[in-house]
Amino acid sequence: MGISLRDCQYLFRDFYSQGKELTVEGPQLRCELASRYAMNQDVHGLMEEGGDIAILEPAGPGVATADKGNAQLMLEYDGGIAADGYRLVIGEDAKLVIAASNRRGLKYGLDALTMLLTAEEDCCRLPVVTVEDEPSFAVRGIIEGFYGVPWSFADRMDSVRYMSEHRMNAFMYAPKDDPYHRKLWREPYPDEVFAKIHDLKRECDKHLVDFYYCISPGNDLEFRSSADFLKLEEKLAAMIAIGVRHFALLMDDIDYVLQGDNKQFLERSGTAHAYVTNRVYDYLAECLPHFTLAMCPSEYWSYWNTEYKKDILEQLHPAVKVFWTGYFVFAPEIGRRHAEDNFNYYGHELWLWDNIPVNDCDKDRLFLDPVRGRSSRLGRYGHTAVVANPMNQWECSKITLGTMAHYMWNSERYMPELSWELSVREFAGELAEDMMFFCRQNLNSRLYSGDYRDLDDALAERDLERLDAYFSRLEQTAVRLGGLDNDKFIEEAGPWLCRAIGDAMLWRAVRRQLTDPLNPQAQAEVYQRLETCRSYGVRLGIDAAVRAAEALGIGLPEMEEEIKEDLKEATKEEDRHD
Ligand code: 14T
Repeated sequence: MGISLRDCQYLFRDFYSQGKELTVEGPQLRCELASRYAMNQDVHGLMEEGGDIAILEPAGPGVATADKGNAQLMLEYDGGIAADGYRLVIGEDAKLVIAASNRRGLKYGLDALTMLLTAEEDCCRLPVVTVEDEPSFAVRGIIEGFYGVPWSFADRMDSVRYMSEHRMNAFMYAPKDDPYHRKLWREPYPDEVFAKIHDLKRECDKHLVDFYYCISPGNDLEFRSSADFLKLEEKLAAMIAIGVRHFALLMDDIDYVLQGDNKQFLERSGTAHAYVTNRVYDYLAECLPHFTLAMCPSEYWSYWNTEYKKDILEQLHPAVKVFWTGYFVFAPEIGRRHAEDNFNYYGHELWLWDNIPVNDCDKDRLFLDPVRGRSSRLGRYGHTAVVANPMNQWECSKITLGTMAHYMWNSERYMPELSWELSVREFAGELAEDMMFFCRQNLNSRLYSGDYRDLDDALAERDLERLDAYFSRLEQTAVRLGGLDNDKFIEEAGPWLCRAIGDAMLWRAVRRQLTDPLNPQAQAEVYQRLETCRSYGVRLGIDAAVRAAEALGIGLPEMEEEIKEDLKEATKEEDRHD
């Protein structure tokens, strides 16, 4: 592909070279595996086949490959390299070395090689370089942890592929509205659903992504009931049977005040949550030599100390990781103070459940901006994982997730604007400029991470020409994005693209009414355009047309009863799906 030096220095932690270039003959980099003493000769599945790089394996022990390559590749084990990290050395003599301490590190090293390679018709070019790279957080990924319509299995499969391409390593399955995850946690999965979970697990294995099964029994668990614990264990046993080794117990968003016998038995909810988690820990330890267990406490968003946190600190098994979201669920900022304090209060490794770009509380919105406002050093303040809770719209979540992936890999060097640009470019290719403009109209209102100053200025100055230009750009952008070669995006973002066009039409009607204020026809048209906008049931963050009309003194009517009813029905319908 070939990538600019700036991007190399951003995407790879250490990238040192003298600016020299290596050229080898042939349209493909054909690597002979150089040493049979090297770790991990099993390179199958580490790279997509048929790309610009081929790995020629020796025919057998001591037997060189018949097919002569144009480069040599040595894969080495180096226990001094952090998990998932790698060292890639590209020598002038076409000798390549990738060292790592695990398979994922080897894969990321090969991915780096692929990114650095420029394959032309008759030659391949590579920078002569040493890359030394490792992640800021050991666990990086997505937690499908939102309310509302869960992702489809096709979305999940695609997300696993996406994660592996972006150096994320964890998919945490926790959709609030999967009944078997929360409400009916005691029930086993129906066979056909379980088969799909199994497929997903296999896809995770294939892409070296760890699959986490999360379960939320906290609403009605009877802490003294061995029948309930048996049900919980059966649920986990089914997952263990298909190879799942990573688990989480989620106690968020429940009424966690103990009642009745639970209160008699355990007194306080912190004690109760430590108790159930420890029992699950012991169960997993009986079944498995290696596993991971995390828990989400009910107090996952506060930064002050409590009796609940003290109970977790003192009673929870030390190997269990504890989730939190930063202050107030949707945290505009997660800084050293809150991170360090909470780490001390909980006294366990912290896992950041970052509620970005989740929109389950804002169903009429898309959030398309980069992650901002996280300390670059959360890793030093007790955090070993960062996982993002995305939107119900998987495809649209990729914009923010691309930036999250950069933060997760190298939080110390993270730059939101640059990551945003890279993520948008990857998503939209030639339409990147349009996509970026669209993203800028859809900022994450939960995080107050941006504003719409251009519009505000134009409105303050009553600069109608500038407003005309804005709305025609908005309209053209939406039309062009409607032609993006990405059906999934069109399907998900369709209502917002329509709304953008609707906004432009509303603006034109407002404009006519401004020039001819007494014309009843003009006013009727404003109303009609407004109703059309509202009928989509969604809005852009900037809400430009409505704001413009209001700022320019055009009174807009309340929503018509009929449309209100329709929207209510549509929401109910959606909840039924939930
Ligand atoms: F467990 C948590 F870390 C967490 O964030 N839990 C939920 C999560 O499932 C949801 O997607 C997310 C965003 O809405 O926030 C939590 O749920 C809430 C939290 C609220 F403060 C839902 C509504 C709230 F008002």
